[in-house]
Amino acid sequence: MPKLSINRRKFLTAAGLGASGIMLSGCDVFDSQLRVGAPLRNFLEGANDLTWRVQRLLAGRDALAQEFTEADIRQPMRPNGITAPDDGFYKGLMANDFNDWRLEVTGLVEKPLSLTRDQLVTMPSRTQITRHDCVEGWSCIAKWTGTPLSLILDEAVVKPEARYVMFHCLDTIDRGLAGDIKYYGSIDLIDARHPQTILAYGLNGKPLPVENGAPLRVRVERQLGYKMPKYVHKIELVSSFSTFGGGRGGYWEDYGYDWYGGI
Ligand SMILES: Nc1nc2c(c(=O)[nH]1)N[C@H]1C(S)=C(S)[C@@H](COP(=O)(O)O)O[C@H]1N2
Ligand SMILES: [Mo]
Repeated sequence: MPKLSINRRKFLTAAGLGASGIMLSGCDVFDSQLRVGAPLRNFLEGANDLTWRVQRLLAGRDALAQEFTEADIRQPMRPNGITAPDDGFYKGLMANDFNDWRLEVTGLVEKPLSLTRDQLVTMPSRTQITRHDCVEGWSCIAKWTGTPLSLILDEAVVKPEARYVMFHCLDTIDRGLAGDIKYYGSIDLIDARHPQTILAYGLNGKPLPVENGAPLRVRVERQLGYKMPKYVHKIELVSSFSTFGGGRGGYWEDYGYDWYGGI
């Protein structure tokens, strides 16, 4: 349906009031204009809300992101953002090949979980060759293997009050006056249960490298790169994200990036 997607993109650009042009400035750019409360930020948020609703409406809840073939994988997956966490705790885990690492599943669940990498790897897996789009304006096609997030949510039994899945990461992305800021992000339960949403431990047929988020990173394939946290160690089911970080649902969202971040 190429025709539809062109129309859709045009429509989304119009609906986003040009906000995406501003956001193309990139992941690495620190822009004080986008600090919480800045006028530009407030404007972006209004547009984001509209874009999100429009995208949901047009794409449908279960629309799949395009999948590619092995021949389309032309380059290694480009690492971006934090690529070598210098946190002591992370380095300790890495030194022991992540054998002591656990994925904690907490918050609004009936059955909190603490999973080893082996436990995750022995669960049913999904492999998908998809395109990663970063707001900086580059894309990569890579093959990801991981555990469908829906299986983990089923195992933990999500409580009815839960609305979002918060991903907590091990890497410090910023050092503020109030202390170290770890990367974090959130998606809603519709995207969390999407069939292509996986917790990936494999990249291009090999264990996920450190630069791309070892031992576990999120793939949520209809979203932009910053919506896919790397170095994940805790998943928390929450009813609201207002009490985390700057209250906007994620590290980059706290700087004004779109919370939904769809493509
Ligand atoms: N923990 C963590 N997750 C992160 C980031 C980061 O800096 N730290 N960067 C994000 C951004 S902006 C992108 S584009 C992708 C990059 O993933 P890659 O390193 O596999 O290319 O990870 C996202 N997830
Ligand atoms: Mo990115």
